[in-house]
Order: sequence, then C-alpha cells, then structure tokens
Amino acid sequence: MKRIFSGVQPTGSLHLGNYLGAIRNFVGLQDDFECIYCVVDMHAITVWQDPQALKANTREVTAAYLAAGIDPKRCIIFNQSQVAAHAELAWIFNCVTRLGWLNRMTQFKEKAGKHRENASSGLYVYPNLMAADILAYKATHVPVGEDQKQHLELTRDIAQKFNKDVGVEVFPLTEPLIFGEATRVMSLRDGARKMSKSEPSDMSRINMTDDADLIAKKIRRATTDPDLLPGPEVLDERGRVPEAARAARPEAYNLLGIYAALAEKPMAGVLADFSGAQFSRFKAALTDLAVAVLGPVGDEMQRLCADPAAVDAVLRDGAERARAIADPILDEVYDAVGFLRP
Ligand code: AQP
Repeated sequence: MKRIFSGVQPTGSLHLGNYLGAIRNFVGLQDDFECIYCVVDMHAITVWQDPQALKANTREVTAAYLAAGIDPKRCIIFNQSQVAAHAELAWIFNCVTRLGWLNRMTQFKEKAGKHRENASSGLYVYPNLMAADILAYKATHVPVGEDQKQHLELTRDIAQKFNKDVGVEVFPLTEPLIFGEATRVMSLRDGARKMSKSEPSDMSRINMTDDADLIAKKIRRATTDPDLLPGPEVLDERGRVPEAARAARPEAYNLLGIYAALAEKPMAGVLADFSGAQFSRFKAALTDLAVAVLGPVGDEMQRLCADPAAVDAVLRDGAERARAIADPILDEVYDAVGFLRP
C-alpha cells in the first residue's frame, strides 16, 4: 500500500507559498494514497514560539488543511506532539545519524545563520525528527519541495543504516514525490527571498486568510521593475524561464509564476496573455485571480478557527488513528534495537 506522510509547521500565518507549494498538492494525493498530514508542532519549537500563538497556529494549519479540501475521514490529520512515537523514534535516529551527515545539511546553516552557537540543538537534529515522522508510519512516499530534498535523502540514509545495523529490513526507502514544475513562491518585496511565515514584514506575503482588500493592497505594492512584461519567446525549449532571465527580473517572474500556479496554466500561456503589458494591468488581473482562488479557502479557515472545539476533535481523532499505525512499528523497532519491554 502506498502511504504518504507530510507536514506543515505551525510557525505563523500560512501564506500563498504554503498553499501552492504544499497544501494544494496534498488535496490531490488523497485519491491515490493513504495520506497522513501532520501539523509539526515539535519541529516548530526548534526556534522559539510563543506558547499561546503556537496553539492558535496549530489550529490554523489544521483549518487550512480542512478548508483546502483534505477529507479528515479519508486522511489522518493530527498534530505531531500528540503521538509519542515521533519523539521516541527520533531519539533512536539521534543514535544512528552520523555528525558528518548533519553537518552537511544546508537548511541548518541557513536557519542558524551567523548565530550558530546560539541555535538550539533541536534545530541541528531537526532532520532526525523528520526521518522519524516519515518512518514511524513506514511512509512509502513524501511530497517534497526543492528545500526538503536533502532531508529526504538523509531519511533514506538513516533507514538504510538502521536496517543494516540491526540486520532486519524494518524500514522502506521512502521515495520523493516531485510535482511538475516546482512552485517556489518568493517574497513580494524581494524576489531573491522565499515567501516565508517568519519574515517580519506582512507585506512580503499573501496570507491564506487575507481579505480581498488586503490582497489587492499587497499586490499593488509588490516590488516590480520599470520594463513591460516579457512574451513567451523568453522561455527555453522546455517552456521554462531561463535562470539568467529570472535573475535579471526576479520580481516580475515571481508574480508571473504565481499567476500561472493560481490559474493552473503553463507559463507560456500566461506570457502570451500579458506579453508587452504594463504591470498595472497584470497586477489587477493577478489580484482578481488570487481573490477568486484564496477567498473561499480563507473564509472557510476563518469559520473553522471560530470553532476550536471542532478543530480539536479532528486532531484528537487523527492522533488516535496515527498512534494505531505508529505504535506497532515502534514495537518492531524497539525489538530490533534490543530494548526489553517485559
Ligand atoms: N515560499 C514557498 N514557496 C513554495 N512552497 C513553500 N513552502 C513554504 N514556503 C514556500 C512549503 O510549505 C510547506 C510547509 O513548510 P513548513 O511550514 O514546514 O516550513 P517552511 O518551508 O520553512 O515554510 P515557511 O513558510 O518559510 O516557514 P518558516 O518561516 O517558519 O520557516 C513545505 O512543503 C514547504 O516546501
């Protein structure tokens, strides 16, 4: 049976990047896989989270899953800290992963930045917890964006080393699930930076719960350049924007990419529609499209967040079903390791 595991961190306001790069894709997968969608609150605390905000954000991510169309009966939706197997297996993996492997992880270097000595040890061993998330369910597939590819490779290395060390094929080698053209949504203020929950400026992102006026204001103020929009002739033979063209006009291609993703249309079609247009005309069309796509999802999220008891009930039910899968797998792991459970 094909089983998916994926998660989103409750680290702040969910934005268009989280929607286009992750949550929208999760919805389609539920038809072909057994899907486990987690709100990874234990990953979130690898950097400081205000406790009240963490609770609210955990409910918000859950509401986003539901509002986007993930069916909590067909899929398992829960928050990570409710299922002890994640922490327990992560400890085992702390003892499997080699320091050299972790030292190669680029995300730690990016997130810890210049203040490496001050980063939490949780941030450093984050990839071990991610491996535990996936392997606690023996997930066969994980949808990954560019930024998570390296961590999934590490998950495979951990599974392989564990199996070899104990001499039993306990874990599968989880496969990445790569979607068509990767959607990497960049900040509205700086086309070189990823749109991110933790970016201090709210004007840098479109939040999933922003209303029509706020979406219009953010798109109107989005950074652009003085030129007219390019036509489809800029694309390479595979219909992609060449790196050099993107580097020369990062903000323009970011907005065009957002349009293409929201319209679910190839870039060539979008460029044909707006070839030679001024940004003002394009931004008006982008606003209408963003409001049409995000509006209903945001409204439903607001409605769900106003009823925390209903959201909590989904998380409780999901956690129970998640434990039913993970606990026997953990028993198998403990036995393989040599832990007595008399
Ligand atoms: N800008 C983005 N474009 C496309 N996909 C994105 N994702 C995040 N940002 C973009 C995808 O959303 C999923 C959930 O991400 P996460 O919450 O686990 O953490 P993240 O990738 O670190 O997201 P943020 O928004 O940047 O959060 P902070 O600021 O807390 O670090 C992932 O599948 C991710 O690829």
